[in-house]
Amino acid sequence: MQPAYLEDFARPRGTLSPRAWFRSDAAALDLAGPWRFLLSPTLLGAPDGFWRQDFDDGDWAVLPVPSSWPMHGHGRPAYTNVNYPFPVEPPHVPTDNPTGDHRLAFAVPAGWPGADRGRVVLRFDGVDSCGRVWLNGHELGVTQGSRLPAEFDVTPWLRPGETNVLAVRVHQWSSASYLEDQDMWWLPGIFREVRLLARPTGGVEDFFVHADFDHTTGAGALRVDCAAAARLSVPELGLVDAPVNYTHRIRAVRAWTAETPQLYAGELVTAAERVPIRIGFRTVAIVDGVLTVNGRRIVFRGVNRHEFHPDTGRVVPADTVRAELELMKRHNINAVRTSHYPPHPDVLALCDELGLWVVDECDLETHGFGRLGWRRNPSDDPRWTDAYLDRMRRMVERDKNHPSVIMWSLGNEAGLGANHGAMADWARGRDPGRPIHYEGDRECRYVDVYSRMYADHAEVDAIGRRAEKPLDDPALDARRRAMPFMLCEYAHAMGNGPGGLTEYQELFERYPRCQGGFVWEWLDHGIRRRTADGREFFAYGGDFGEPLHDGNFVIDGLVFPDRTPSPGLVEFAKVIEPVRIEAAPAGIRITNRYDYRGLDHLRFEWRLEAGGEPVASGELDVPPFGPGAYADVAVPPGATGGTGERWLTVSARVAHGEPGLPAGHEVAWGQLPVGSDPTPDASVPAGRRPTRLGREITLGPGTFESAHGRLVRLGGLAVEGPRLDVWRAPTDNDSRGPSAIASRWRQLGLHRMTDRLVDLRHGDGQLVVVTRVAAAQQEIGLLTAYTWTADDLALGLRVTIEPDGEWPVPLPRLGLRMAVPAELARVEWFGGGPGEAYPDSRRAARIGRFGAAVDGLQTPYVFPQENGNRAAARWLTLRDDAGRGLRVEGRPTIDFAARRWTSEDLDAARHTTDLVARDRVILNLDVAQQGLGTASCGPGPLPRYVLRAAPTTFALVLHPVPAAR
Ligand code: IPT
Repeated sequence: MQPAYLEDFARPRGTLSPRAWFRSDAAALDLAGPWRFLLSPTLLGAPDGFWRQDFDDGDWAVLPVPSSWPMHGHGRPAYTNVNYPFPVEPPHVPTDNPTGDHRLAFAVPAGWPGADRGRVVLRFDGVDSCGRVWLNGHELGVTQGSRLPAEFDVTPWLRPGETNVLAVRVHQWSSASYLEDQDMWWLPGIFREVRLLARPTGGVEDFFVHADFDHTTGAGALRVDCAAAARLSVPELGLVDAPVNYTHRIRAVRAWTAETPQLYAGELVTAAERVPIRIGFRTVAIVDGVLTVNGRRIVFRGVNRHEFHPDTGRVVPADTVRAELELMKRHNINAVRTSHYPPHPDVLALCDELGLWVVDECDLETHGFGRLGWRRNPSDDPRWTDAYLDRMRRMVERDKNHPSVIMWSLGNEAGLGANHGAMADWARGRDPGRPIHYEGDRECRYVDVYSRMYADHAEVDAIGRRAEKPLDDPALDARRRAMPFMLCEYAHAMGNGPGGLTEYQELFERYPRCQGGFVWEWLDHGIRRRTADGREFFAYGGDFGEPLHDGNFVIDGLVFPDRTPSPGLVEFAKVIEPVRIEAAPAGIRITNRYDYRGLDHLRFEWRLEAGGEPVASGELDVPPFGPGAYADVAVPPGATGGTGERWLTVSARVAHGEPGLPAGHEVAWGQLPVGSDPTPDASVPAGRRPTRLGREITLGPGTFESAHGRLVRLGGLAVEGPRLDVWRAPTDNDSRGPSAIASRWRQLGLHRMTDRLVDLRHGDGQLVVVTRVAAAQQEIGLLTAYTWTADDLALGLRVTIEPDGEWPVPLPRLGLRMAVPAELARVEWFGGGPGEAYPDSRRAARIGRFGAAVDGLQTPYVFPQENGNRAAARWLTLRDDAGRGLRVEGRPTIDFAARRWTSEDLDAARHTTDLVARDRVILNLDVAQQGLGTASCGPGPLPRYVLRAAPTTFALVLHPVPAAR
């Protein structure tokens, strides 16, 4: 038997009406710090009377508050995506319900305002999932709604000048857990601030700032609704001691947008309290089926952001939050969906300040019911209506004064029911200034925008043309077809990927209706752990012994758990860059892809490189022009000189620092080939003749064994291979989703291919080795002919591949694998870089000369998988400290990856620390790879990026490199 409040359809008890979040000059006491803590596995096992003031907690643990207690060694984190980790029998909760008793004895200074001057409120900004609260032995009530604030009136019980005792019993599971089934770790605790707030009589209880912008006149309309006898001052707008509840018309204001986050500082003043406020003028409207802000169409270049930290769980330190939002700005991201709950209030204040559009989402998801045919889903059950409304109210009231918030979201993946209608109706009544979003409302009964997740490119294209599949109900269909469209989730950033971003962006640029989207998701929610011998790794689902879990599906972000950017983020930044710089017949085309700004905040630099070496550089004069327009600028006259392959790189950099963007930061770049087109060197070395001596064949600097016909020595270097390689350690996008192509690869044995020597011929200045590459118990194979030639210094290799039989699946990769001594640890190349690139994720790779250690070429995906490919190398060298090693030249280019382990090692590893360096460097030289796609949740690679087995020829040159003198 559970107490009634735990199964009361997620209704809080004893809490005050919700109101706007703000800080003021009224007294406040932050109760963060070390608290006493005791975890009991069941409610019955928890100590009776722990809330009493004189209870002896001397032998309890000490726990910081705010905290997620499993991150501090009490219980364990658990991860599920859709599934509830308890039986689905709403509103009941399991008997084994971890119960965390928290106690804090704290002094309230004498003279602290008490009942004589107003009331005192105890505020919790986040308690997961349900907290029963006592002050000095008096029960105050019960919180529900983990990511929402809860306030209690403590005036009668607080004792200024004395020691007070706050006791909070937090239950991991409550009926509210049915509404909080988001795809994330289950982490109970008091994870946001707990504060005592003096609420002076005559203070500002609540207020609602309405700040509209009239884009036709540039005028602003400012009205602050406030029930208190307050006066409003915004000196910059000429408002001093002005009335509230009155619309002030201001002839000219600067508008707030994500690109120009203009805030006006003001103050609401009563006799008892001063509240600083920040005002951003903007008007959100849907006009002719297009979402506009201040009269202009916007495009979301967005991410879904969860609140998580690898060491502290749901508690994200303030400096981490600022750093990550600035990181978004520096990667051209302009929007955040607060998946799937309202964030810490400071996040929204920062979005106001830095300039990010926000879709603020309610703390509501009942996804697990979907697996049960949505039977008993709370969304359509009147017993839960109060809870749905309560959550919507608490979000809207808390966050209503943030200009960055331009849309309310009813939640995520909760099916659909009348309770959604009630939420939407209430929100529209309270705040007509913001459209309503909910992806689960497929027919758009209750919402204002059509939103989808993971729709493929073809479907988005149809929606863009307003030619999507009709709904059965013609009225609903007509209504939805007239709505703007957004992808609240797309481009699942799990592991290596996402692929296909460019093609989505093209659709957002082609169709006014397609207003961009939000990549799923910003962050890998890995938990930092160490192996027994002290090596750090990030844990995921199942690593804490959870009986039911979803493995590494929680590792699907654009940044790693420590918030270092993954290659996917670098690619996204390039694809969404607000300035496009590209070759045009008349020189350089510069396109302004901002929604509002001109380009005067940028300065343009050019740099000419020949063969990757700098030749000349300068500044580029770009005439001013507005969003959506372009200009063609001549190639600067100084951009001449150099020989060989010459590239002109133009960068757009921030001229003077602005919020989140330091001066000099590169916002966008483009490259164009200049001068005569580079004529690739097609020749391969020739002239030397092969000779056979016993089992070995020598040809120029190469020595081959004759059993397989493989190169074993190159100059003085021991090597293995090269030989045909088609295997890659499957990416998450290869392994998962309905297509799960990796399992078909394994069925065909692509991870265990063998060679049969078909022919080995020498003479005529060449060595020809023919093999058939195939797997056990398979009929199909790849006939591979290696034609070797040489001069005194280098080997030439031409490879011809013929599929033998019908190949039913695309290949993972097509190329060569070889091994070289471990000492060749330094890599340099001229080609695409500096980061990794794959066929459908290579916009961020620029042509240049790059260097890295072999170890530095690895991308440490939390779940190991194929990574590190460098695209289109004209040449590369691998050398030891003395400069000795190997040079490979593409004819004309070759992709490469160099690592201390094999693809098989990568495939077998489950965590980064499973990867152990071998005594070789393994070098992959690829002519092609299968695209990445986003099939882990969404479409696979587009057809043009699918690597079909087909006759293929490519060539390269291998040079031994002697030690530098
Ligand atoms: C979608 C969820 O909304 C999101 O929370 C996350 O789980 C994502 O999937 C996958 O990582 S829902 C899914 C059924 C498309």
